[in-house]
Amino acid sequence: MSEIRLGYFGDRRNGATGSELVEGMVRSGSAVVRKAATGRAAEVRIGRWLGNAAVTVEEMAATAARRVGRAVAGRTILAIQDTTTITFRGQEAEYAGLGQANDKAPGFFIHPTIAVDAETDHLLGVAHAEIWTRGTGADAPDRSRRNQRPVEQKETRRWIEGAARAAETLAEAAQVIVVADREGDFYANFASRPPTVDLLVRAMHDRSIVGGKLFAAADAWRPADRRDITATPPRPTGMSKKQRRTPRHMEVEIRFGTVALRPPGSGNVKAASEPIGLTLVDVREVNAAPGRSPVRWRLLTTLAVATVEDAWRVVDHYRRRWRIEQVFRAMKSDGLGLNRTQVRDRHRLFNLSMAALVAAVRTIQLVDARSGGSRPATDVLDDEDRLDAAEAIGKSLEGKTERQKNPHPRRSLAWLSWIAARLGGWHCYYKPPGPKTMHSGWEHLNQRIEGYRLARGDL
Ligand SMILES: [Mn+2]
Repeated sequence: MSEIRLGYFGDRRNGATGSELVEGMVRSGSAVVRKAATGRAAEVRIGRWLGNAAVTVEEMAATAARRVGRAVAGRTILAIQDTTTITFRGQEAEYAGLGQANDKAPGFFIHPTIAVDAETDHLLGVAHAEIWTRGTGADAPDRSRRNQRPVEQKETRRWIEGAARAAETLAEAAQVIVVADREGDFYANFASRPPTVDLLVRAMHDRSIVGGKLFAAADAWRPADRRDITATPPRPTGMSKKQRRTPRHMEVEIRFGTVALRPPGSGNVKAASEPIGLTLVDVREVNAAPGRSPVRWRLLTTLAVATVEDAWRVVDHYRRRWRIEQVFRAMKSDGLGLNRTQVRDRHRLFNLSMAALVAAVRTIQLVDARSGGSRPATDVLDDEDRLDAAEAIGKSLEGKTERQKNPHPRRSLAWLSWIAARLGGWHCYYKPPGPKTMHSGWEHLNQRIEGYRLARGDL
């Protein structure tokens, strides 16, 4: 509830402008500077800040990592990493400073690692992030090392780096499980795992394992269980956000067992001559409707799986990847509209993107808090005096009808969010409050609490 810090950037004023930008993004729901800024002077100030050499993606990532490092203490954390692409199709001349991304359009890549609580599904924050473009500047192919495929190697490095940084920044967690989709399935990723984290990766390649091939191994196992699950398929490209995606019910079988990955025969992978022992959890849709390709997940993990319940938990962990997809949507056209930015210079664009990542996570947290369940209000308000003040303010906002009363358990996060929503202008009727209402409500609540304490002589 306090201001969102992006960093200090060598100067108090730079720190304040960073907070002004990210809060403006959350409030306006836009990464377009003109919309996020509260006027012409602010727009100019933020424009200068974006181009300031002292303002860097690295400092923003480190600041976010420190914040999440405190929030994860004692919990089981999924460190979910993935890459998203921002492209500027048909704008080759304007974005000449960027390398080619998809389909030769200029663009760049954002690779965050987010921390999600494995038990509650809460998005706790950003543990690490890298932003880069191909083939220019620092990312240009290094011609002195001829036998490497530079782009590919630099881009696979991000996954290893993401796991290494998660191990550092999430060190206070009880357990850290680094989750990746099929792009994370390369041998060096398993060979370089920091000893304090586990890995969970969807397999892409039919690898050599001791005694045969990976894909055939699971086929030889007996199914351990069968369940009905519901999944919402990803929206196909070209489908607008108004077009509903129908949830898909499916019947799946699960198999699990251990495998030992053989090191690849050649290449530059650091020699790890011993096979790597992993658990393979295989989930496959059975009785899929005709004409539809059945869902098939092969999950490789360093987690030990002793029982069928353990195996389902691995599947649940993997399904929590929807959280990073939600963050990407919140940054792009469904949310802040980062792909519509008019910022062209690379340093500015990367700074703006990192701020948008922090703003997207904050927006999702504000919406989540609305239905915060039984989590305590102390997640966002950390002392008793402030909770007393919130309670007094909340009472004054309740109306006579049942609908106008706070329905949530006293002093839960949902209870506090209800008060914030009312202060943000929500009228208890119609649809639930959106992110803008929630953000403005939290700001109002903060001011009211300080005013209340001042009046009581608590300050
Ligand atoms: Mn991916």
